[in-house]
Amino acid sequence: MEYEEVTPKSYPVNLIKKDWTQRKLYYTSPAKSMPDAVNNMEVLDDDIWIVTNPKSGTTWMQELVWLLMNDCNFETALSKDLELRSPYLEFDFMIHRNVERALKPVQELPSPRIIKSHLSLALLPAQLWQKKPKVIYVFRDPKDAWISNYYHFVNFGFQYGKTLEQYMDELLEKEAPKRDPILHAFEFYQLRNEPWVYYTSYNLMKQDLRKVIEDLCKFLNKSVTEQQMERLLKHLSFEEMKKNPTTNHRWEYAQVQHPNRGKEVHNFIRSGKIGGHKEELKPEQIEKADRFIEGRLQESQVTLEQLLVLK
Ligand code: PPS
Repeated sequence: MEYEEVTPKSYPVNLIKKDWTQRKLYYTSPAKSMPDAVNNMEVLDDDIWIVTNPKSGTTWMQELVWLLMNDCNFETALSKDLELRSPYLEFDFMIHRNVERALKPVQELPSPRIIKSHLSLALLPAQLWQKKPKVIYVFRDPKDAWISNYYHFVNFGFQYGKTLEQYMDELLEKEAPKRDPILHAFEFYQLRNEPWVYYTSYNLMKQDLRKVIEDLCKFLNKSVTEQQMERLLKHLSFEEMKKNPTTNHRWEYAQVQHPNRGKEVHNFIRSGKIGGHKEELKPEQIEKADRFIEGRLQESQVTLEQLLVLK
């Protein structure tokens, strides 16, 4: 994928004090007027925004939040694709490159809207920084997220024919410096104590999902009975989500028209591990990835454990 640098019309100066003009931001090319359209977009007070780096547990969190916000309506959750219940803000534009229609799936959604985005804080709508609707952020070790992305893009056809090793080399050289997952997370990490922000990690969800559900209930002013909790824990387990057609992005997959789509198939909910990269990457590749990550962590003066909320 090609990326182009974009300059937002405004920055979240009221949230984080820094020289935002030095913050390099990128969109997949051609970005057209999409950054401005998003910057100008209307945000509703009762919106819930789920923001992540790609492949960090977004779907898992969306399914959980959708169920909490919809009285644990498992019947609908099991019959309607998650992408239609909780749309991905950038998806339509990624497929059609047409700004006119790009935001419609979100604009036409009934309230309260549960919106997924991978955009950096400064590329999100300006009204989000002013109105401060509920924002949920999930962080995952970028090495596991990158591997997950490789299989996802092989599936879509974009990376078909490329080895994981080739993908990682190209990613670390070209894409990761532009779509820096550490700075993406750090900007939300800095907001973690704001009452309108819930910051968590893939690790915390794996370690104790019940606790995350309880925390989210407080954050969203919702409650669940013990019976609903038991059902949520089962429904949201890796095994159940892996076999659930509505959480495996089949709707999204059908929209992608790449000629190599489906030549090699990997389930969307694939391996669901912490540290799965250790089984897939050679030690020298892990070192290379760690060097990139470490450099970025030092720039922000934060540790991976802090971003993963393990410290
Ligand atoms: S996307 O395309 O950015 O929205 O992808 P995202 O949903 O963020 O991340 C997909 C990865 O999350 C894993 N996942 C889970 N892990 C454990 N338990 C549950 N219930 C679960 N649901 C999704 C999914 O398997 C992808 O990770 P990998 O490493 O590829 O398995």
